[in-house]
Amino acid sequence: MLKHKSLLWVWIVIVSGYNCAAQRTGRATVSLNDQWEFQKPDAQIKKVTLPHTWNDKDVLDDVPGYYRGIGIYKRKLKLDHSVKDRAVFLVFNGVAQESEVFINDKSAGRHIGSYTKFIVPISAFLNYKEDVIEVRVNNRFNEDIPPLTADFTFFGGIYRNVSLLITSPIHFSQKEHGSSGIFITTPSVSGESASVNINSFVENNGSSGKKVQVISSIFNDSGEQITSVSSTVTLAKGEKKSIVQDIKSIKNPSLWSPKNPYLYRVVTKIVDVKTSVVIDQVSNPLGFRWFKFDANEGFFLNGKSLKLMGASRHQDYENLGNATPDALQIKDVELLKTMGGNFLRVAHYPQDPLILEACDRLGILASVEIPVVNTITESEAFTKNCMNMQTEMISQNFNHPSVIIWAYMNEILLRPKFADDKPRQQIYFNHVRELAQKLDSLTRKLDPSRYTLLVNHGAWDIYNKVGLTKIPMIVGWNLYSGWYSGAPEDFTKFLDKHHKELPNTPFMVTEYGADADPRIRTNQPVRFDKSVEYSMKFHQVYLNAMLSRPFVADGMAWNLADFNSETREETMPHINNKGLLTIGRQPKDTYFLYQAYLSDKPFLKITSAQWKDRSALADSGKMVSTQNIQVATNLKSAELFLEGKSFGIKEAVDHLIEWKVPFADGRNQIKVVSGNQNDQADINFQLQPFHFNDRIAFKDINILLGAKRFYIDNQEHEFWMPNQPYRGGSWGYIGGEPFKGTNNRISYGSDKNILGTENDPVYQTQQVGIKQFKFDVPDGEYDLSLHFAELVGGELKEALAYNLDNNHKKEVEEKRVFSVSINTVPFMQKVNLAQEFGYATAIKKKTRVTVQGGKGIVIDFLAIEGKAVLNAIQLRKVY
Ligand code: GCB
Repeated sequence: MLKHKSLLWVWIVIVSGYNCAAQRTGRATVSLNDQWEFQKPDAQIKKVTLPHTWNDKDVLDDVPGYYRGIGIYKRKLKLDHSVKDRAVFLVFNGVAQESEVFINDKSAGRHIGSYTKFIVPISAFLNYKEDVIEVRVNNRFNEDIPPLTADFTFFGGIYRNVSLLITSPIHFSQKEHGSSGIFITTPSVSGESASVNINSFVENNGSSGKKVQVISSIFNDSGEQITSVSSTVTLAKGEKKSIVQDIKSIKNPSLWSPKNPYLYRVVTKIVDVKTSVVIDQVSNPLGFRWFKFDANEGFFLNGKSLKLMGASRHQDYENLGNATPDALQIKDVELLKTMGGNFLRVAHYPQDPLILEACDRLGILASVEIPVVNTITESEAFTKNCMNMQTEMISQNFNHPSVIIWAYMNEILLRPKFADDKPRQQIYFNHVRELAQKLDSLTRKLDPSRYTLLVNHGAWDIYNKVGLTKIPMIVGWNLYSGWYSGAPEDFTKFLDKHHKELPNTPFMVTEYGADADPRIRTNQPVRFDKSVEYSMKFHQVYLNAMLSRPFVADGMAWNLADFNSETREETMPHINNKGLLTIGRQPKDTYFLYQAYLSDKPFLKITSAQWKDRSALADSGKMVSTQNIQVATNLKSAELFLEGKSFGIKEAVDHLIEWKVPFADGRNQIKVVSGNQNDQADINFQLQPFHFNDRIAFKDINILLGAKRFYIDNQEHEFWMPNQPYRGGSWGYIGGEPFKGTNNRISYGSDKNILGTENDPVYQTQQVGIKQFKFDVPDGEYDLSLHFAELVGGELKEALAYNLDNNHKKEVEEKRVFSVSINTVPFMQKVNLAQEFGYATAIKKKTRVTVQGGKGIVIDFLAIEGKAVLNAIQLRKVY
């Protein structure tokens, strides 16, 4: 075998003060993330390090919308003279969304689309003294670029890594849609043998022709070369060639699977025939696996049935927008693996290259899609951009063994255009179908070895009528029965309907989920309350339904983690709370439920330990309060202990066990044991007196009106509890009923973003028509706070299909004027909340009350026009 002089000649590239040692003749890449200057129009220049977005902060405020426009990045580049005869490229992993790259004020390249890589050749523009890179980026709305609308934020900026690539003039082509220039397939794979096909694009940008060898070698995971193939080719000056190499038989290949993600490495070199010098070299991953989807029996990997279970993922992170550092990206795939997941739906757009690398390495199968979401523009430019994105996505991710599916549309008929003009709508539908057909055909042509997928929302009739269920190889359904409509149990009906009516079409459950705000807990979960408890019930029903039906190939929870969606309101404005993890990647109870269902290791976890700060009423006449403790497990049974005392062994039902235990004021230590597994937690409990004259000392209480939920304010460490009707000797409201909203809205309380507070849930429920609120507290000094927000009326917001109240009719405003007195002393006179403070705005009114003569506190609400309201109330004993 030839020995190549690959590491002999070392030279130095100076990149703005950084030295990068690289092979004289091979290729060098160096990160260019540092030392950028960034400027928005009319703003000051800032120094930034990539990844960077200009929207990380403005999505968090209560001002609607976020900056969508131009942002300019500049950086100097100092290259050593010795690279003058080399080919120099800038590699952008992701820039949102339109970009033009200038070198020394001359345009060197442009790119459209936020989610794919692009490579700009810059040699022709360099002066090798002090070159200036300028990237003009724009994230404006452009009707020709998908996504047009979606339930996620379109952050702008150079939000993924950038690097400098230096190669020989002869190199693997950088013109193959941002790919490595090498495309690897495995035409046949079995347990006994496998074949490999390697298609390498090589090009000669040098000043003369050259005879080269293209050598592809395959290494196993111990680094041993197992085979190699060589082709000799003459490249004329300016010529680009495709070299196809077949490796016919690799004996007893180690198969790639979630359990054993065995990776080989293909190293492809261009070698100078005369000198044996390595001119260029590229590595790619290789995994041997085969798979199929069956409409009756689901998915098979390497001949064995495998239920694909996992989640979708968005790429943004708490406070960082989409500029998520490498380590946190990789962590997401690790979290999915730890959960027991074996599938990642990379949604709704291609993500950082690190994600699929991690999937390859950890054994997570994946689908990837372009961001054609909700709606299309019927223009040639839109179609062209979609086709280009699909080509880039496939080319760039072609060699990942983890990828088994390419997708191209999500819920495209969610809110079809031209609803009031049926003939025009029919034309629109035809355009949607044509685009789907084009994307599907393109995908099958570019990559016949994988499946195509088109993802619909649960409106069965329209997708079938328009013909979209006939186009892809797999139909995906995003199903939210029990959330946006109906009951969780309706989900099973939908699964069975598909199986019966489209018996030959494999399908995937590409999404399902319910919002869970980890600050909201309840003992009476109902749809839309956003409680963790409701989402647990929801996911349990869905998991049972999918796991018990062999024809269901998969289940993809929406979403692995909470994510930014600027136009969303609800309890945590601007965030979609359907994650199994929070946006800062803290596990919610549902994440543990999945671990209990999916993990193959023994798993035992007190899920209710996540509700670690609680406040609740004592049981009547007792010094304790009965509380629910829930445990998720894949073991048969477990025993629960509270402060060392056993509360019995119980069997798990659908991976959950529940105990009722008496909590005392203060710390409550719980432990759960099963065999050699155990878990323990401390719950900090504030016991509220059942009657104020109980032995339990009263300190303070925070009460939500019109609510059945508990709310944990993590910032001020206040624990809110639901209201109760007035009971003598205790506290409560008299008169009125919980806020139900207008327009027959179906949400729990209000789903509006409440301005002026981070504690939106405190203000989103309300007792309407309240007459009195009483605290039968003993004599003393008290701080009393009343919380209000006008929940009806105000401006009609942008119609976001995903907000719970999405019928977007202007609300009939209520005239509401009322007075409040405390112990007969006037406190608020003829207040009109909307007029004085604005709609959906948090108002807190606090006062000191002296209670004497055993009269307690009586708050009277006197309606002058409309009905009086109260959203929340707090009382603290001072002395
Ligand atoms: C969907 C969409 C996804 C949304 C999700 C939701 O069906 O595909 O983009 O985020 O529903 O939470 O409503």
